[in-house]
Amino acid sequence: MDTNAPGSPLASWSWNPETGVIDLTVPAGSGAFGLAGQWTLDSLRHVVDGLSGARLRQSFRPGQRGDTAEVINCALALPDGRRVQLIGGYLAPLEARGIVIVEGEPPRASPRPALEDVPPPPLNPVFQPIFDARTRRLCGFEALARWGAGLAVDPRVLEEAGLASAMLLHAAELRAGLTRTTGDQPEPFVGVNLTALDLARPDLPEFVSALQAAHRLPPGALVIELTEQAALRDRKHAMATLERLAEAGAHIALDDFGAGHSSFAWLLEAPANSLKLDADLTGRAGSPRARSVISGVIAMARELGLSVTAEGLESEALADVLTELGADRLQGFALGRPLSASAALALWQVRS
Ligand code: G
Ligand code: MN
Repeated sequence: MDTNAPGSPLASWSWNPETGVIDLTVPAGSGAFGLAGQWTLDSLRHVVDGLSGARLRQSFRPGQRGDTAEVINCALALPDGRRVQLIGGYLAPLEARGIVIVEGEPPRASPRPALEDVPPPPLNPVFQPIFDARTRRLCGFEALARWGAGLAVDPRVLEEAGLASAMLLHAAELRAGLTRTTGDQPEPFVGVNLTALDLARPDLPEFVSALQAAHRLPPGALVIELTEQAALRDRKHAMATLERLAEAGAHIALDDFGAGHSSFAWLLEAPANSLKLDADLTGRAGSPRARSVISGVIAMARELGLSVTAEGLESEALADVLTELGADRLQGFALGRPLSASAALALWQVRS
């Protein structure tokens, strides 16, 4: 049974390196309820199996200079043999948080392999292709988080886990592999979804800057995708962070535009380069009213100098309608499913 299946309450952890206490919030019925509560690492070591105290401490040590870019990924084994994984990262030098994933049924009699022999399910980002609407050439990707066994991670979970830095690292790496043989095409890009907590990290713009420099990426190679929801908690600070991200060379895309949280104020204030029309909106482009709304939004985007990506396109017919209405870029299952990094690079070779 997978306790992190959609609908089940999420188990989480938070770690304070100053007090040396890890707080595990584990919902009843999640299969690891016995772990709920506050633990020192030493006490936790006694209730999990097959793990040395040193390794547990190693996983939670603050990085060099309290480096918040570091991902914490600590695999534990319960006495009944199931694996528990604590994944997350430092949000600040004195605060690390993340989620708890409980995996597997208790084994019957078979001896289980040593923990060290079992690779943890890694964060497996996938990359969904985005095409130029007119030429239908591949022009970029959106990076999406997936856990090992193909389990999709809701962006809200990512927010809690603070894993944006890992996604940015993967995105920059993929982008570095997207080279062109001819110089007449626009620079390719890779988009990453960031959340409110990510925006609150003071070192985010420096992190993006360092990635750009390390891979020698041109401006716009990394696109930060944000919903208005992500900026709502502290609007002023979020806008200042967006400005710094733009200075660092990232482009900003207003994500899920036209659904839920996306106001005209958002359009007015955010220093954005593009907007992404939400699937809710594009999916209704069969109706004349929806087409009027879409062409209105696209006209507004034009006035503001924003390019427009139509998202969630599940049919060729919709892709054609959105092209007709003036969308610059197209994304959706009808054009391309999310791909592994190697498949994304292979597609780039034939479609760019
Ligand atoms: O909110 P955001 O735009 O980041 O959402 C991207 C999500 O939408 C991803 O989880 C991706 O797998 C999903 N997605 C992408 N294209 C389609 C599509 O054509 N149809 C549906 N239903 N989901 C899609
Ligand atoms: Mn997105």
